[in-house]
Amino acid sequence: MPWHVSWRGRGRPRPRVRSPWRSPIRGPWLTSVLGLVLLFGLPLLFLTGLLSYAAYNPDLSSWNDKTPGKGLLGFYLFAWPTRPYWLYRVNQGVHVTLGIVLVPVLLAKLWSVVPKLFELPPVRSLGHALDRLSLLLLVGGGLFEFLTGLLNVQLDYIFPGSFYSLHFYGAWVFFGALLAHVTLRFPRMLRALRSRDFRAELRTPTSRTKPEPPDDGGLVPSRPAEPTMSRRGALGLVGLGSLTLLVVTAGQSIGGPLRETALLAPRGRNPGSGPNGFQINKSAASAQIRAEDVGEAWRLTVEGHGRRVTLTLAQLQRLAQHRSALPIACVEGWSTQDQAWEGVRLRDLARLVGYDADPPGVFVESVQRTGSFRAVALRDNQVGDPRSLLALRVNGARLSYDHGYPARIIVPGAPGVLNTKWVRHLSFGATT
Ligand SMILES: Nc1nc2c(c(=O)[nH]1)N[C@H]1C(S)=C(S)[C@@H](COP(=O)(O)O)O[C@H]1N2
Ligand SMILES: [Mo]
Repeated sequence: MPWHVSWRGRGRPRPRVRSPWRSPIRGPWLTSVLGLVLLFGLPLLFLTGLLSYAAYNPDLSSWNDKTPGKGLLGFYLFAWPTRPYWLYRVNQGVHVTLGIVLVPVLLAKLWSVVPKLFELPPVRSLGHALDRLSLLLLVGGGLFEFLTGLLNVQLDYIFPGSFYSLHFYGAWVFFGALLAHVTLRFPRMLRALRSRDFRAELRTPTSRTKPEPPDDGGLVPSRPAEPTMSRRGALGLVGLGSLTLLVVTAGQSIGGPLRETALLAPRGRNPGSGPNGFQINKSAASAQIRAEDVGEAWRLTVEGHGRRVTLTLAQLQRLAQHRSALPIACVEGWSTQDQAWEGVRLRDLARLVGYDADPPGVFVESVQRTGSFRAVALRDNQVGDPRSLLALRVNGARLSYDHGYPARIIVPGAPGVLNTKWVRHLSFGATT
């Protein structure tokens, strides 16, 4: 029963305050069309998010994630593969782009059910209470996930070290509530979708736009206002919003000439030219790298098997040099084209301390003194991959300071954050 004709309390019926929500296009059909888009989009967002989290090797070290194990929710964690080498790039491009593109749909969906959100009385029965609770978690969880995601993408890691945990736990709350919501509403959604012909709706102008028949969910207004927009117009507006966001975002992940259209991309569209002219996440200055730490006095220490080897840059350069064409792909969704890295294989460095076959994982430390990305643990499959390098050069030139001079990690298929810059220490077999 719509709330404006329900009665509160016992005894004399008392008409309730009239609903202020009067849009004639609000109703189960419009809500269901938007719901259907989210029904496809949100599970893909959830899945790519879970994969993205697994890609950090969070269970390897509290350096990779502050709350590594994740308990029950970590049931699915697995050893992130190194092939295909573009795996993280595609996964995260889809995750971030899809998340941004769904924003107009999410907002429109919220608008379409807004009378429900302010429904009175807030709770009518136990079943109703559970339904309301799932809605609260759904709306709250959804807003939380979209906001933390967008803030992280736009504002350069404003949640130092804890973004993953916030976004990860939030995702489970949101998805749990979504499952409950879909279970409860699916039949109603199908009925509503069948109640109107989609194509006929796309041919209906504002002048012929009529409210839907009264619904038991209370979305259709009892005193509809004159239409100012058709359902076609509303869906078109949402679609145009999503399309615009797609155009100004996707280029940061796809690259090439499309990078120029990525107006929303926080990581400068024009990262300069020359061999080191590709996106920089954190510059040497902002990571407070001191000149003396990466100058003549710089040494690489390699440890493992109870052995310790110290190398100068010149000594590193004399070890066998190998090439790998690999991108940098950040959790924020931006990525670079493949860059031609050159340096020493991680498994060759493991061999220096005696791991002749099947090298273990490695704990990597940077000269950087503060910040959560100054150290990271890599898994054995990443160390063992012949394309994984301690890179000294890129695109035929010495690494620039901003890209990690004198030496940085580059691993195929991995999130950018595992590619530690300004490396000074490698401990093989010391990842936990
Ligand atoms: N020491 C150190 N290494 C680091 C980081 C950092 O902050 N400090 N940022 C990481 C992140 S999040 C990314 S995406 C890549 C970016 O590499 P680039 O700046 O060369 O593109 O470096 C990684 N390596
Ligand atoms: Mo990153």
